[in-house]
Amino acid sequence: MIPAGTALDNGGEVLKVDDATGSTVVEFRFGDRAPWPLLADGEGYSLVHMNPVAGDVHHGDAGNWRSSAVEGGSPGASDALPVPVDPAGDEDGDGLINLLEHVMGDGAMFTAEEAAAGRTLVWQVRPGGDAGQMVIESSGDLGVWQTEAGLTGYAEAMVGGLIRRSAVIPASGERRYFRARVVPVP
Ligand SMILES: [Ca+2]
Ligand SMILES: [Ca+2]
Repeated sequence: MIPAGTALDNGGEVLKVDDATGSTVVEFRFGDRAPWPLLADGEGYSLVHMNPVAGDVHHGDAGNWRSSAVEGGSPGASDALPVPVDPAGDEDGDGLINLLEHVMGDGAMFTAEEAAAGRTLVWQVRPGGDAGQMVIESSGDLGVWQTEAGLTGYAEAMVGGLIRRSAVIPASGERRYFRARVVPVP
C-alpha cells in the first residue's frame, strides 16, 4: 500500500510490490517519456495497465500502459471498454473492422500534417480500447514494412474523449509511407 499524501514520481521510478511473506510480486520501472503515456506525466491521468490478467504482463514495457479514460483514473474499477463481440466484423458498415474502431475510435483517424516542428503524424486512440494494440509501421516501397522507431517529439492530448497523439517524422529526403496496424491483444 502506498501511504496517503505521497505520490509516484512524475519522472518515473522503480515500483516493487512484495506480498505478506516478503516475496516480490512485481518489480519494474515506469517512465515519463514517450512511448510511456504522456497524459499520466503530471496531467492528472493515471497509468493503466492494458492487460492485467495476462500471464506474462511485461510491466516494464511502455506499450502495455495507457492513460486512464478520465482524470484521476478509476480506483478499484476498470475503465476498459467492452471487447468487441466480433472483432473482425464491421458493425457500422464503414469498411473499418470493429477491432480497429475499438482501438482507434470511429473512423480511425491516422494522418500527416505540416506543423512548426516539421511533418507530423497525427492519430487517435480510445482510452480503454485495450483489446488491440496500435503499431505504426513505415515503408519505402509499400512492400516491406517495419515497425517505426524513428519518430520524435511525441505529444499527447485528450480531445473529445479520445487520446490525440502526434509525433514528428524526421526529415530524410526519401519517400516514406506510414500505416497504422492494430493487432489483437491475446
Ligand atoms: Ca466499422
Ligand atoms: Ca465506424
